[in-house]
Amino acid sequence: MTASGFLAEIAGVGRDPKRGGYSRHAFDAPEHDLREWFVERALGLGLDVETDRNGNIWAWWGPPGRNAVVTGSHLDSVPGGGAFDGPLGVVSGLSAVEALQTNGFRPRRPLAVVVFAEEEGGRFGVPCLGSRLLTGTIDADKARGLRDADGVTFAEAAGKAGVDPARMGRDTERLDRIGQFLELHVEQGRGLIDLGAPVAVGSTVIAHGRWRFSFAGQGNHAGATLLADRADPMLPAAATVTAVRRLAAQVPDARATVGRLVPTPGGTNVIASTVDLWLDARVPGQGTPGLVAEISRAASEAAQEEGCRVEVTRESYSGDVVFDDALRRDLGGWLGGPPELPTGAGHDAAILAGFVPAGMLYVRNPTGISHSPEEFAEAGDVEAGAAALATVLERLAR
Ligand code: HGY
Ligand code: MN
Ligand code: MN
Ligand code: MN
Repeated sequence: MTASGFLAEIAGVGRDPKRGGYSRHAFDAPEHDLREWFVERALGLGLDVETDRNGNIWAWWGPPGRNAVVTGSHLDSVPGGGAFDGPLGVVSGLSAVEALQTNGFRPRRPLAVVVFAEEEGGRFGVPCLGSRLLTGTIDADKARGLRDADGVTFAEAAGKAGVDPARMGRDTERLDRIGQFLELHVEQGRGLIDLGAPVAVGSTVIAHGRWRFSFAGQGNHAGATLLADRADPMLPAAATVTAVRRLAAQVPDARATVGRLVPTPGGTNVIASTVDLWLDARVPGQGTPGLVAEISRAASEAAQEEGCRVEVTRESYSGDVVFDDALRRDLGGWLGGPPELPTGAGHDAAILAGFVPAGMLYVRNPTGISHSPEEFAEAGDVEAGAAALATVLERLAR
């Protein structure tokens, strides 16, 4: 089946009517979950499927083994996300395998399509949770204890999905199998449409991290409490949101976002007792911690002015990644010299790049918009991406 055909099969699964976009998470509710769909489709291609100790799903063409060629991505999404971010890499992997099988190709190296768990961190807050656990770049206890908005832990959710949380953690056996990892992904940001190219090779991923700012004040009555008597955490939270943009604008090429702000208890006629906001900060090179320190200073000053307290907690951080040189050169040569793209979006390939030769292919997104229902890739470009992936997998596994 073509990659577009697979995409059509999963279209709508996990779409959130309130937002119009997708809201799919690791170990999700059945109506959102694509894990079974993937297993069924992979088995249909004669692949051997296994779920690892961290909830990542591996579909092997031939027996699992060392020096494997591995491709894949994720099936979860951000809240209100698009149809391509994640799934495009997975369906292109399945479609590339099917095309190679149809052409009579037989890999001389083990070859796998993998689905990593909770890449967006949309439910449990830490991005690339499955690949961080695989590589041991997150403490297994910390991962097990991560909670979703309903207080359900990652361990509980994984356990319900049949993954034994007690076994989570670095999976050296599977990591050592990977000879090269290649992730195909929809382009996030506007680039290829201006370059007139359907496919690009990934070059770098900029450093990025997430910080939680917890403001505490005095919950109180909106009408009975004079302004002078308030310690309203909404004020320093609001001041911090504007400080994020003001301070990031002073740092070349910085991106900093507050996309989530949660007042508690959240009543219209109630002065909040606490307000939590999450900062997503990304600066190429070493600049992210410095920017976050500036923002934290502004948050503390604003909290003090309002008689509130603030606690800042780093929830995740990964430094700049440059993809494997030799692989980038090979990809470029095998695909006829497509453009190279840096990206501000994080990916499982960027986590793996610290452990195995890793690379990325991007497929043109004419809107340049991602993490939104407007994220898009033309069917012709989707097929060009899957064909490019098939070419590269064949070259690597021949
Ligand atoms: O947030 C990111 O950069 C990625 O889409 N997970
Ligand atoms: Mn969901
Ligand atoms: Mn994403
Ligand atoms: Mn993604």
